[in-house]
Amino acid sequence: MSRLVYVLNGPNLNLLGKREPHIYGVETLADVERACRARANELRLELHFYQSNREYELIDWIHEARGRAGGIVINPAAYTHTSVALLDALNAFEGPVIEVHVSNIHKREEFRHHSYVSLRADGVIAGCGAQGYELALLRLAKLIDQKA
Ligand code: CA2
Repeated sequence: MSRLVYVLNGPNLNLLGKREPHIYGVETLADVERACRARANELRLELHFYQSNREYELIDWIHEARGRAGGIVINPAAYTHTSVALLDALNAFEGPVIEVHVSNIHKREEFRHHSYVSLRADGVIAGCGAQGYELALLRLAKLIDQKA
């Protein structure tokens, strides 16, 4: 099984660490990427790390991952709660998918409690801050190793 993992980040996550630190912490997306790359090295994973504010770009990366990547880590941000299109794209991906949220969406407004992406995700990590991404990589590495 491929050890290539796509880490996909949805809208406004480019602002991570720059605004609302009481909700999202102080680590920037660049910090998250650095931590993911260090962890991926240890786990012998290759990373494609992307962020977009455009739904279609996230969908195109999921399509690109088909037949190529061993797994996907995705923080769909606000599209979590709205996007059937992202769910459909993930349903067409054959490998494991781990959904990550920096904040605990279940402790927040009611509209954040529902996730379309969770209907497809093999695992969901919420409320663990930026560390959630590393936890997701750990889980994907285990799933990839089990299938090897
Ligand atoms: O907790 C998460 O990771 C979220 O996916 C973040 C999304 C939010 O819509 C989800 O409900 C939960 C928001 C990402 C925007 O991030 C910002 C960071 C700093 C300042 C403003 C937005």
